[in-house]
This record gives sequence, C-alpha cells and structure tokens, in this order.
Amino acid sequence: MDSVLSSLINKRGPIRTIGVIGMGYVGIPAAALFADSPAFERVYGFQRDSPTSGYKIAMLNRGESPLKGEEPGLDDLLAKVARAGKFVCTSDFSKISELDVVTLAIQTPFLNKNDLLPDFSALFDGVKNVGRYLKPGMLVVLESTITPGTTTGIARQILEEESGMKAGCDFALVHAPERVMVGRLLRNIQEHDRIVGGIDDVSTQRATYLYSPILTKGRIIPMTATAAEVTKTAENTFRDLQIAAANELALYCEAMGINFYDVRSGIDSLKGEGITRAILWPGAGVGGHCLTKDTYHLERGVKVLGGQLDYPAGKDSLFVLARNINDFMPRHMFTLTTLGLGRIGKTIRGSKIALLGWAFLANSDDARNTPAEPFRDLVLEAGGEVTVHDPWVDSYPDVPIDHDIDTVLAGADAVILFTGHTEYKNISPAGIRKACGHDTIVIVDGRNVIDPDMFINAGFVYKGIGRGDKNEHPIRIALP
Ligand code: SAJ
Repeated sequence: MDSVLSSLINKRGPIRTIGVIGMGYVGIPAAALFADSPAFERVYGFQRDSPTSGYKIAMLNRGESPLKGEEPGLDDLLAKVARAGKFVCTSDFSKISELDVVTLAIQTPFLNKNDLLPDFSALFDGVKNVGRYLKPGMLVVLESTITPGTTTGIARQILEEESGMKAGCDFALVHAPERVMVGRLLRNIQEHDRIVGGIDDVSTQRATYLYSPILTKGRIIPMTATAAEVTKTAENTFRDLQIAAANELALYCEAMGINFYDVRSGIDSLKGEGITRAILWPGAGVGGHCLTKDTYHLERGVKVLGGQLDYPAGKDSLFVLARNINDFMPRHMFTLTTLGLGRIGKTIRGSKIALLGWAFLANSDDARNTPAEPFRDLVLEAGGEVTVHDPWVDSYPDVPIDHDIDTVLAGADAVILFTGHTEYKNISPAGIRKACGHDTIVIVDGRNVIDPDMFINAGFVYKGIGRGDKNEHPIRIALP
C-alpha cells in the first residue's frame, strides 16, 4: 500500500529542481554536478549574504569558483552551468518552497578544541530555514558530517516544528554523507560510492533518484539514516585508528632500537587471499577537519542513541585511545627534540627551533587542527624560541609563518620536519648548516622525508619517528 509520502512524491513527479545550502567545498561541486545533469532543470545554490562569505554569490553567478587550490574541471563546469542558467546562487531562502529537493552541506566544526563538542549552530540555522519554506513531498538531505542520531533526532524535530509537517509522512528526510577530498572534489562525488540513508524506505528511494544521475563509477549504497551517520563517522574513525596503530608500533620500534620502516615492509609483505594488513604511516601527528573530530561524533552517537553499551565501565574506547595516541605524537616530537639537544649539551630553554611545515597535510595549504601547533606551544612553554616555515601556508592566527626557509633557519639549534612537503625532501646538510650558522645541529624528522645517514655522516644529531636504529647514533665531528 502506498504511503502518504509516496503519494505526495508521485504527485510531484520526477525530481526537477534542487537547492544546495552551503556554498563550500561540499556544496559547490555537488550543485555544479546536479546542474550539469540533463536529469534536472535548475539548481539554486543558497549562500547567506554575510560579511565573510557573501562575496561568493556574485562570483558563483559569474561562473567562478571561490574555492582555493586546484580543483580539476570545477571552473569550467561552473562557467558552463551558470552560462546556461541552470545554476543560480542566491541568498533568498524563500525560493526553497519552489524546489523538489534541498541538500544541506554546512560545516560542523568544534565549538572549541578542548571539550570536543560540535558547533551545529550553522547547520541548524540552515535546517530551520528549510523547515520554514518546506512544502509537501519535498526531499531534505543532510550531507554534513553529523553525530549519529542527529537526522532522526534534532534535525527531524526542527524541520517538523518549523514546517508543521511530519517527516516520513509529508516530506522525505535523508542523510547522504559527503566524502570530499580537496583537489578531487568533482571526481570523488562521481566515482565514490554514495551512502544514502533515509528515515524510511520511501525517503531512501527518493534520494537514490537524486544521486544516481551524477554518479559515474560510484554506486548507491542504501541504508537507514543512523547507519549512514555511523558509516561516515566510523570510516574516519577507522583511518585514525590505523594511523594510531602505526604510531604506537613506531614508538615500540624506537624503544627497541629497530627501524619501523623495515618492520612495515615486512608486515606489508603478508599478502594472499583474504589477508589484509592495512598498515599506514607513523608521523608527527594527525591534523585536519575530519579525523580529529569524527571519532568524537561516533562516541557521542553511542551516548545520544542511548542503547545499553556492554563495555568495561569508565574505560576509554579503542577509538578514543587511538585519538590520544595520535594527539601524543607532537609531544613525542618535543621529547625527540629535547633528547637531541641534550646530546650536544643544550636544552629547549635558550635554543632556537626551526619548524619546517605548518600545514596538516603534505603539499597543501590546509592547516586546520595542525599537530605542529601543540608542538610549538610546548617549545614556547619550555622557554624555547620557534620560527615557522611553510611554502604553502600564507598565514595562521598568532603564528608568524615565513616562506623564506633561510630566514627561518638562521641561528637555529634544531630543525624539526613536521609536514612532508615535497620541498623538504631536497634539503641538504650543507644547506641547512650554512643557513643555521652552527657546526652541530639537531634534526628531527617527523615524516620520514630525509635520509638519516646523509645527515648523521655530516655531523648532525638525528632523531626520527620510528627510527630506533638511528636515534642513538654516534655523533660525528662536523667536517669544516
Ligand atoms: N596521516 C598520518 N599517517 C597516515 C595518513 C595520514 O600521520 O598514514 C596524517 C596526515 O599527516 C594528516 C592526518 O593524518 O595530518 C589526516 O590525513 P588524511 O590523509 O586522512 O587527510 P584528511 O584529514 O583530509 O582525510 C580525508 C578524509 N576524507 C573525508 O572525510 C571525505 C578521509 O576519509 C580520507 O581517507 C582522506 O581524506 C584521504 O584518504 O585522503
């Protein structure tokens, strides 16, 4: 028997008009792909005309992308759909009432880094706006990363209160999490499988008709809304866990005086039917907007959904332990720096530390939640001086960042490699010594970018993550 919602949707007919709320890294490529599909007639991009981001409206209506960095195909696609009149950016949210579908792609950052609580205010403002203009038979899709239980909980509640309608009866409601990666925004939407989680089967089905036309290699993976929320947060939680396992093993290898990378190659050699050892890479820490928060979304989800969790009382979960290990790595880099300086009779206090790399990812300008920041804080607290170089990052609040490496290195007692930028793979002992102006210099490699022997043989004091075979090397007298 057709549900009330099915009848309303059938009355509306096929999806023709779409609204995307949030003109950012998630919303813009999605809106462009929807607008380019012959399956749909028109797409509105909704953007608040705020002092900080209102400028995007005019740019997007000129067919220009306001996003930084290279995004293959996006500029041309935006120009094409804007010129064709199939995509329009607007701050007039009342146009929502003319549409068949509205998707919300609004960031959910931390309120602050200490209590790890998400700031859903912007997302809920968007949901409230949708509720205000919602019409019967419409589909609402949440694409932002959210705590499990949000779609069927607070989001549903706001939509029903604002619209006076009932989800699953008068309108469809779905969570279809984004899987964007900077530098491949369009490709990820087209080629990655798309999780589509409705509050009921009718909602899930309607969302399948929304996403299928823009998938090339990707396929639709239907499930419930809560399963979709857990999938998204858990896929990043598992990546964070894998990195933590590599970090823990690297610490063990350092303590046992062996080379982690030999062990990694050994483990990775175990291949065969049904055998997998996804061993990732240890490093100076885990930053970014995804892995640093999605574990805590998952942890809160278990609490929000309130089921009886059978787990040792008061014990941190494996996932929180993994977060703690990854957040420990900047402190380990501080310890390696302290030990390295100690080998030449110096301490952090009174030393100058040159920090190479501020971005959280190699060859990127993205410094969100960079692990270099807690390291810098530890050095300053211990009375050291820190200079920061990063060829990709132009600025960061309260942290002077210089693009000239010789300026940053001048007078440095220790050089710390925090980000694996390609530029750092070519640094030479002679170049570093010339810039620092000291005979014996400490170098700490947080991303396995340099050859330890090259620097040890040139008289440097070397320390490296996972390099237990080199971290206690004999110090060679620096050759003039
Ligand atoms: N990192 C390690 N060791 C590794 C891999 C990464 O220490 O083996 C560190 C990086 O240096 C960085 C942090 O972890 O500081 C995060 O790196 P990431 O490669 O996971 O990059 P993100 O944070 O941009 O993750 C995104 C996620 N994508 C989405 O949420 C849609 C994640 O799911 C992807 O797996 C990841 O991109 C990716 O693979 O590029």
